Amino acid sequence: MRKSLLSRTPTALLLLAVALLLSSCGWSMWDSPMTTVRPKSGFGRITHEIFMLMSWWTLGIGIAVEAGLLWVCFRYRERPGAPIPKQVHGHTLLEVSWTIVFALILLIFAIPTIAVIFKTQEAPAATALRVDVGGRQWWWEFKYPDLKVVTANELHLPAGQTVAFNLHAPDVIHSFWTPQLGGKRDVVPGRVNRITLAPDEPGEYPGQCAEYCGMSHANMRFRVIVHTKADFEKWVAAQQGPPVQPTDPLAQTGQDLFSRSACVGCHTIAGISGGVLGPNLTHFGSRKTLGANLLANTPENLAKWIENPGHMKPGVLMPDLGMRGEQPKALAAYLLSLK
Ligand code: HEC
Ligand SMILES: [Cu+2]
Repeated sequence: MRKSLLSRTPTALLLLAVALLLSSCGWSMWDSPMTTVRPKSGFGRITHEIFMLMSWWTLGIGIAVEAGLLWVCFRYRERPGAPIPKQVHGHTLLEVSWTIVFALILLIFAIPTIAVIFKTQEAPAATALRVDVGGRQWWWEFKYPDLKVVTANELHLPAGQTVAFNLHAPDVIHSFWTPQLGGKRDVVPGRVNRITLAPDEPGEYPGQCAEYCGMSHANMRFRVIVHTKADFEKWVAAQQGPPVQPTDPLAQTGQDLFSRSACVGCHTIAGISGGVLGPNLTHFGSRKTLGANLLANTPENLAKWIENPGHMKPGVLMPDLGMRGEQPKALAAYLLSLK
């Protein structure tokens, strides 16, 4: 026996409700800072525009196909006594034409897409600010070769300035991605990938490694802090200066401990050590976060990190160096004094 249309209504309503519920999840993308739908750079805008264009076009095609399908279902539904509709299997003209029409549609889609691909691969102007990005398990190094500044996990940029990033990876493949600024480009060992973009306006934009790279991949975050031109220059001047000498006795004990410990083998602090396996700590006290944006850079978090970094960040490549009792506190006081 055939089911009446009425008995199927509850299922249809349920499906509609689920669809509405799921689509409403999409609104959160407007509030989330990890969003690509509110682009804050020219790069982000053109990729977003092509995304929207494709979405509208495919929506139109989807509606047309669904409408045709529904019409066929309704028009040729089984009815008592109705004959089988005319069969078109093997109709050469029909098959050739629908192949050509859809190939043409794809070709039309390809035109703006390829234009955007070329635009996002453009070579930067000579006046661009150069930044070398090192994607490392599981943190980011940012070097400004022309400004002689090295920092980690917090990328400072001036608004309105074109920035040319050179992406390197000394270990495994990572992917450099700041959703609001656009991009997402792989960082691959043995080659230099590039990305060029200009942030529009001051603000903070979170970034994240977007290519699975091992245990703490999810904890490999960074922040892009976009300043006005004047504020950026101030930041650069502060970073170029030597680290401040600590005056507080606890911080002085920390400095002494740092210089005598294995820390110097992995970390650079200008004038004290030259290790390169871990982040440069010359102006570590000016950073707001610790461990690739994992934790707020407070004395408590920092002391806990130094005591047992693996406890805070799974798989971390900084070992437990046996710092206990007052030692982590002294080191934390020293590192935080390095503004
Ligand atoms: C074997 C190399 C190695 C040694 C030795 C080492 N570290 Fe590290 N350190 C690292 C690495 C690698 C990271 C990055 C960890 C991450 O975020 O995944 C790191 C991160 C840090 C950070 C956080 C930096 C940031 O910007 O988030 C601090 C602070 C730090 N180390 C302090 C120390 C101190 C103090 C010592 C000595 C007691 C020390 N480290 C010894 C490799 C080392
Ligand atoms: Cu990763």
